[in-house]
Amino acid sequence: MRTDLFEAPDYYNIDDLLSNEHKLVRNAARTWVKRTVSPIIETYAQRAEFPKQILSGLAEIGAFGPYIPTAYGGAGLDQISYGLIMQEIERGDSGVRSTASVQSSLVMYPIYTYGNEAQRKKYLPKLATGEFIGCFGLTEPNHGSNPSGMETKFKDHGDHYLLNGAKLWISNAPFADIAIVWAKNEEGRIHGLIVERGMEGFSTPETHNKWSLRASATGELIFDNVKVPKENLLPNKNGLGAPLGCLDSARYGIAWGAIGAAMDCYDTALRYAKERIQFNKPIAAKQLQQKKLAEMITEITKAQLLALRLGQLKNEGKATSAQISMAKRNNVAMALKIAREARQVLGAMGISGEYSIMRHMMNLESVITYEGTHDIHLLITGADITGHSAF
Ligand code: TGC
Ligand code: FAD
Repeated sequence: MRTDLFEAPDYYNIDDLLSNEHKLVRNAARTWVKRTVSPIIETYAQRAEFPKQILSGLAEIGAFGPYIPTAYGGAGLDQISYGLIMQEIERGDSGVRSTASVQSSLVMYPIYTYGNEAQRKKYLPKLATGEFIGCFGLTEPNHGSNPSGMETKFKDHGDHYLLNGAKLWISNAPFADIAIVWAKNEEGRIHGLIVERGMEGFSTPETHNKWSLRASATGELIFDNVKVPKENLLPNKNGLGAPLGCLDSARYGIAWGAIGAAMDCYDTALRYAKERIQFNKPIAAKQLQQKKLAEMITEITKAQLLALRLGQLKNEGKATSAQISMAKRNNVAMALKIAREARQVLGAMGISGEYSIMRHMMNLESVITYEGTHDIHLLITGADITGHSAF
């Protein structure tokens, strides 16, 4: 069992810009991760298993629906608190943050925003406590970056819809109780449907052999003539903008989450560099190692400021999708680069499960791909500033 010695870097006194509530929420999540996630996560990642026993703890720290109103079981917090919770969870492991992101932004958010009152009352309180776990099915075998081409479809069969198709690479799928599934109707319009485990013809085989996000369960969603009750269609928004609206919320959380992974790698490398003696001196006294560490803290600080400003804009309802893309792209790439550099600071020890760095590094290879790839987010910025779509 690994001892978690993490000390959070705050080079620009960003804590001074946070409210007391932000700090309380952040510290509760930080303490929980230290006590509950850090001691076990390496073992679960090595076993390629999601630690289900942490679900109730995630709910208790407000990670399931941080910004969903308390009337529906959410924590009723602002967007900066949501970001800080994601940062702390991903400091522990990106896969655990994935579970929280999917539950909050890809399952609770669409039910709250696009659902009717009956759907909100039926699902949100149970999702907030972790009694129900959800997943989000957008990606298909033939349609990843371009979900508008999706082939999953449903037909009106009088008293129900008949759903057919398949989704791939779906986080939480193997154990999810419900799935928010995006599918086309007979006119080719995209709608969201709530599909429940146990519906005949619905199966969720697990995807094995991952070298990344090993502590997160990933799977397929297969729909073979699944009868979905009509009341399970999300009525208040349709078209590709509906799933993309959910992604905005999740991508925002990832922009914060990636900072957590980067902080953990930096903190580990700094401590190791101060302790590891080579050529009669700590390697921290060597210029090449200082360059690595100094660049890491510079990039973390820039990412913190980017995320905080984006959080302020989100709180004011002013953040654009393109601004969110920029932050997701920058902060994840920053974290991955730091993980790679930090691993080198530890030499051979960097590849060992005794330290968290290699796990973060491998996890971030998924984070840089999911929720829109690094390239797609660049093209979103490109389209936004030039007015020309280059997809
Ligand atoms: P395009 O013509 O640009 O847009 C279609 C409609 O959608 C609107 N829209 C958005 N609405 C809300 N938020 C956004 N971010 C939006 N972006 C676009 C747009 O205004 C338009 O509306 P309307 O009313 O005019 O129809 O669509 P396109 O087909 O050209 O595609 C654009 C593109 C490439 C940016 C988009 O498809 C995209 O983002 N692709 C990446 C796919 C992706 O991110 N998949 C993620 C799957 S979920 C996942 O990975 C979960 S990982 C688990 C975890 O989170 O931990
Ligand atoms: P592709 O779209 O095939 O892209 C391949 C490459 O081509 C990429 O480098 C991409 O940037 C590039 N490319 C694509 N289009 C262009 C273009 N126009 N111009 C230039 N380059 C381009 N999806 C869900 O729906 N729900 C989930 O819960 C979920 N969880 C995931 C969990 C994990 C661990 C992983 C790895 C993925 C998950 N995904 C999920 C899927 C993820 O969103 C997709 O993998 C991602 O959107 C990219 O799609 P793709 O893998 O099909 O790559």
